[in-house]
Amino acid sequence: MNNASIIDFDLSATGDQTAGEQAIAVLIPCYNEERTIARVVADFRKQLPRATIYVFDNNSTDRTAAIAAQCGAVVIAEPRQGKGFVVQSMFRHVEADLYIMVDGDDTYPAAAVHSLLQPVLSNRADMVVGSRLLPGTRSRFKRLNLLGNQFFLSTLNSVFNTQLSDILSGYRGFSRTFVKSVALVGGGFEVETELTIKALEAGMRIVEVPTDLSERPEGSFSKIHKVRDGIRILCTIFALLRDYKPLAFFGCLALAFSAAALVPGSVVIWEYLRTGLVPRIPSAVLAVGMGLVAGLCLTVGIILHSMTRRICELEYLIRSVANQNIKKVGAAQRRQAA
Ligand SMILES: Nc1nc2c(ncn2[C@@H]2O[C@H](COP(=O)(O)OP(=O)(O)O)[C@@H](O)[C@H]2O)c(=O)[nH]1
Ligand SMILES: [Mg+2]
Repeated sequence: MNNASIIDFDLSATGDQTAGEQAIAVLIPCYNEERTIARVVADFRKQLPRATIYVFDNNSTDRTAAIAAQCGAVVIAEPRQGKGFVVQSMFRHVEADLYIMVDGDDTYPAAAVHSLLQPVLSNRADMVVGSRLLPGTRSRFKRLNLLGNQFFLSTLNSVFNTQLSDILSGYRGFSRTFVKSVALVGGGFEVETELTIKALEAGMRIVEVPTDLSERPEGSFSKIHKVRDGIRILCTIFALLRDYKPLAFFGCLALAFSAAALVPGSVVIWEYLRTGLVPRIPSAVLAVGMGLVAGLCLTVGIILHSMTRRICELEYLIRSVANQNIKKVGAAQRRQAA
């Protein structure tokens, strides 16, 4: 697959004093975006004249792929339907030093791309998120989308102890290290949530910069299914909580079962203390059963917790070896292109 071209990055635009030549790849996932894709490609070409623009097309039934190719984008077909599969494919196959991902629906301002690149260029961030909800932004959200975003945000912020302002933004910048070391598995719109949680868990640095969000033009439609994708995003948050914070996850389950066991259990104990008898056998069995399940949950949580810690240590070692290789490959490619 093509490599991103080497560009002389405009340092004055990013305010960066240290970066030299960097290969930038603009990644655009697309599914039926014929109305807007030409404008998106042209706008990013204007902002980053020598970056390589990739349009990842997912079985579009309209002219998205043809228009993108006419506009000079590298069009790549991804047969597995879903934004998450497309992002996996982008991360696996595109070689560059810096990556920008943006929707093909012309709702994010191309002019903001420099503020997304700057923290990665100055080595302050591994992932930069264009937050549509930071103070001072002018974002046109549909009411339900805003409610959904706030709900997922408060769930994630409380579960993972963070203070992020937008986890569902599709406008992001990434370092090469991030792109080549974060393993994604989700196939659909849960990909943004997965990117954020995996970045946090891998100790990557996330920086949010303000960006506006405009409405899709007339005749262009969002691909998100509010109920189906909302459930998938919520399931992703809980699945990643189970995987990365098992003691909290199974500890909460143990607490819930203990509390439930107390309802029939307290009656049985009270009667036993008063009369010395256990007349309500079913309640006693139910309470003991739920108490056992609570104990089992806690045991599973403790075992998984210590396994996760050991795996984290192992991952750290693997990542530091991989990072050295990623840097070496990047340097070799730059030398080759020069
Ligand atoms: N390749 C690919 N892109 C998709 C798919 N679903 C959505 N997209 C693209 O992902 C981006 C975000 O989707 P969008 O419908 O704008 O979601 P919203 O911004 O949350 O309303 C857009 O550029 C879509 O064309 C898909 O199944 N495959
Ligand atoms: Mg969009």
